Amino acid sequence: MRKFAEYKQAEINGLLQFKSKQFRHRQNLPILEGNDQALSQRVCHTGAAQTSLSELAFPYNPEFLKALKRLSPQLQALPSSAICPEDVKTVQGHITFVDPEIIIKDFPEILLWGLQDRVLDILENIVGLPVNLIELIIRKEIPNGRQTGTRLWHRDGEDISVGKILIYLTDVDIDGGPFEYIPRSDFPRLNPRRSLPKRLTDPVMETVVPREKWNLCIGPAQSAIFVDTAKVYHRGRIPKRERIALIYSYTSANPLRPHECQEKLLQQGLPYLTHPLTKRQANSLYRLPKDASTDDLDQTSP
Ligand SMILES: O=C(O)CCC(=O)C(=O)O
Repeated sequence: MRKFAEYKQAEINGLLQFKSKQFRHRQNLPILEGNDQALSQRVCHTGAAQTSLSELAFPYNPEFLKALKRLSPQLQALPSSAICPEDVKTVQGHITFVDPEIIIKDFPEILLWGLQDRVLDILENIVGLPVNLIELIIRKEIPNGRQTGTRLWHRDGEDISVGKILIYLTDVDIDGGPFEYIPRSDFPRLNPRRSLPKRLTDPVMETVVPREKWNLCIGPAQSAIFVDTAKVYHRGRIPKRERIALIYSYTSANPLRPHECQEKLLQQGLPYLTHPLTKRQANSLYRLPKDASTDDLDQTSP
């Protein structure tokens, strides 16, 4: 009981520190223009916003798209059968993924897309503090009918705010396992005596928020969803066919639960990074040794 009270107190202290840092940083937030500003405001108000790579028109998109094209044979080769062989590495029994070493070593453009200034500026406005990239994963959903892992409704807990960008690499319709979320304003204030489990099945979520308020993100390949996954309940709907998606996750530089960030797959890939980075990019990678690749190389950065 005492341990639980101490844990709760530490959480409250973490929240207060985060809020106070956010307040002090307000004046220093990067100024966004046009679409980028509208996108970040939408995420701050509703929790998520859907767009597309062509609408974003980031200057680094061409390099990124070329790298994805080169990666395509490996994406197709990722196992995804409903009966996944025992020796295939999966996350939570429903996802296979591209080895993080391969992404960082052979496709650094994919990492650099998530570290370009426009992306970092948008995410800094969403999180309210300078951000660190904690995860980069390219994953294929196994259409095995199970509602486990991220297919259950949840909020992420690595930090008070967790900014995510999901990019679909396949067309995603209702049967393709779309990302689904509940807008902040549609989630009711719960009776303080009612505590929800960490992960909720559909029938439980239906008792809290009616189905018509669940927001599906359907779209063609190259759709992009920006979301604060700590603020909104979300999940990937159980897919009837395979879905491939690329996900970037960002927290503040001192996240509430650092050990959860250390466990992310990206950490296994970072030792293979040889591509030069700008100071800002190096500082935006969670736990990258700060003395590596920190020369200011703005001319080579996206
Ligand atoms: O795969 C999805 O659509 C959901 C991903 C998710 O829930 C997460 O990354 O926390």
